[in-house]
Amino acid sequence: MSSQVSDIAMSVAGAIDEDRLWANLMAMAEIGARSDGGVNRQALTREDGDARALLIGWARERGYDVSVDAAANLFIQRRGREAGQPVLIGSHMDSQPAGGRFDGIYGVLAAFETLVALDAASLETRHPVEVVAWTNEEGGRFACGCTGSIAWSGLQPVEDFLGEVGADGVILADALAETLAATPDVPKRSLGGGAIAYIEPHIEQGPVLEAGGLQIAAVTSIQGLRWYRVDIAGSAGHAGTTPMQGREDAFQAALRSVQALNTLMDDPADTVRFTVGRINVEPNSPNTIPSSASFTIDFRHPDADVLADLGGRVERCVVEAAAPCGVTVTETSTMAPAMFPEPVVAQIEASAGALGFGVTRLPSGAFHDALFASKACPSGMIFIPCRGGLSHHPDEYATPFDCAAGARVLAATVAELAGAAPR
Ligand code: HGY
Ligand code: MN
Ligand code: MN
Repeated sequence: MSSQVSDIAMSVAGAIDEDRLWANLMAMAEIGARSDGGVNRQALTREDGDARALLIGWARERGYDVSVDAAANLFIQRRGREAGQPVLIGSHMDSQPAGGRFDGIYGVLAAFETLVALDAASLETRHPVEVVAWTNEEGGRFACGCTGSIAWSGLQPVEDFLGEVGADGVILADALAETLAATPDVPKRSLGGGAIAYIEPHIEQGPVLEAGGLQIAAVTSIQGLRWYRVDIAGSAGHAGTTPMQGREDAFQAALRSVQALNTLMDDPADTVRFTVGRINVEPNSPNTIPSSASFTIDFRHPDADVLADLGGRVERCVVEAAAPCGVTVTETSTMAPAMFPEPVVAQIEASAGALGFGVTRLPSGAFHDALFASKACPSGMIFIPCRGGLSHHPDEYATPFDCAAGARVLAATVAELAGAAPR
């Protein structure tokens, strides 16, 4: 990778059509649209399937090759002069339950717009250029986030995830089978296969670019993460007749546990990220002492040693705080921090600079499929600003100009990596 930006690369960037990209984004936002302006398009749901069908339709209209693997990762390929490993670009289509119109889907559609821009610029590429829409990046419905990219990169077999029970009680294997059965005419392909490089455009999901008046970040790294589920067993009883002394109230035990974890995770430097996003109480009746409670832990940090140290103390902290209630702590996801290779970061930075965009380098606080794709090929990410840094929220927003800017940087970078040349 040379970090050059040729005239051909500039011509592909120039062929990105801001209105066409915005129209596709808004069309996708109709699928799973919420009344508050956000989207609910969770992994392997009917809405996810509808979005896949829409994208497949667009791809076929333009003569691209569509395929799907056993993890339901969806691929759209624009052929190159040569067959073989593609330059892979994309992100995820699934959303949070109360998600925004840009998280994930922006990267998929900016990648699709890059294929169309290559057509519009009448260019061919030496290597194939392939769009990917990864399965279950969010982990909101099925707790194993980045299922598709983990399986594609070979880190874990897709079979490891099939038994996962979704927040709605549906087994992942069943939802996956249903999604695959909905597109019987899409050719199946084997998992993996690698790529020359993987580039993922995404909204920043933070405030830095907007605050700095910048359009682009070349992402340098992604922090690590440890997810847990805590299950607490207490004893039910009558709320009015049971003395407070001696109760085994599972919710009170959960409360003590979270307070103890707050102390453990307290970080004056505000680098630790600790979130309890989901809590369930049974039997969930106002006048019955809770017999069981469960909650999730999302713990993140850029330093692997801190993840190991603090993460290693979670179970004991919870068991001690919840006593005398019984506790089971299950680690449901572990993501080691990742650095993106300098040549990829530099190429993205050079593309943005050549196009006259304000550009900086940033680490990512959010995880992305690029974290796992980077285990299988040189990877990088392109961030664009989002209003107020807001994400995982119905008000998530990026401007048409910034969406197109990220796509232009992607197109120029792809032109360099894939060897674009006039037909
Ligand atoms: O949670 C995350 O970091 C990602 O946005 N799913
Ligand atoms: Mn995302
Ligand atoms: Mn997300």
